[in-house]
Amino acid sequence: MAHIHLIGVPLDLGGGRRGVDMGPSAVRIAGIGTRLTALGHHVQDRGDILTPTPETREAGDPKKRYVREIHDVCEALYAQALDSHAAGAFPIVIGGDHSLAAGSVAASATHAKRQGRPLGLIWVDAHADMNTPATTGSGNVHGMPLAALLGEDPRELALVGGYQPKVAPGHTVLVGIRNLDEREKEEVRASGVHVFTMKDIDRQGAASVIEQAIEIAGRDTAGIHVSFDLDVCDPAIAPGVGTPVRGGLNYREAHMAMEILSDARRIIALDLVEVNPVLDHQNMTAVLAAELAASALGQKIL
Ligand code: Z70
Ligand code: MN
Ligand code: MN
Ligand code: MN
Repeated sequence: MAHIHLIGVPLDLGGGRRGVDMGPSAVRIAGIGTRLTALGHHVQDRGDILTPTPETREAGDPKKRYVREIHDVCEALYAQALDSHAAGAFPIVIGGDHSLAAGSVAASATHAKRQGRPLGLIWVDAHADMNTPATTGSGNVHGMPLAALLGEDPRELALVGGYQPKVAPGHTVLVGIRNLDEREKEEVRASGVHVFTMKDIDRQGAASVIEQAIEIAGRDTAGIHVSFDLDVCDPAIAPGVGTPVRGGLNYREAHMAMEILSDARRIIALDLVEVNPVLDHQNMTAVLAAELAASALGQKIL
């Protein structure tokens, strides 16, 4: 059984649509802690990372809005998540917008580096989050964290933890992708990351795709960080996300992905991001996030 640390990050500076700052509260209310405790895990809620609200700040550069504030939050999250790893705990980071991954994945990368091996990363998302300030159309930094983790701009986020890059493209796998900006497509193709789009999932099946992802991210690495954006799920089961995109994972595909990840015993950290209670129905997206955490941490059907 694992020691699990829950870390809330009510960050609402990286996206265009307000409301994801309520995500950590909604996922706690959905019972993430009790669901994990019921599996026999020791769960400690470390509370929330302090995050400024956009109304109190200036957005700054329109090509990377609020990047200074996001940097500061990511550094604080980096320190907290690295503490969890160093204590032998498994951090589950509850967002908040996806730009927080520049901090959470950095902590996992440092933990892996201390063991003398690189980190594997599985990015489960409708989007690639590989824009840079040069390619972005929106200026929203939650469309950029994977670029930063690979060592691209925005450099404020690339340098969280004091070094870059955090992950190599050969150990990075995107799963569930179905909505890329035109210039972002060029970035993704040029980067060398492994991509399994929704078309690949349709043709090969979700089980095969997630098994391949584990093989790629797990090969010669210290472990796998799973960064899970709830918008990878179909809006029918996850309406409460900032950017719903049709044609996503269905309920069983999402759970099976987590169950197969759990069975592989290689995951060292999990992000659950972009839950937006303002757009949700009866907290169902937060409940799904809590359920998926349980599947990722060993809940079995039988
Ligand atoms: C778009 C952008 C994005 C999440 C939307 C969207 C990015 N590519 N990421 N929702 N989680 O604005 O860069
Ligand atoms: Mn995302
Ligand atoms: Mn997304
Ligand atoms: Mn810094």
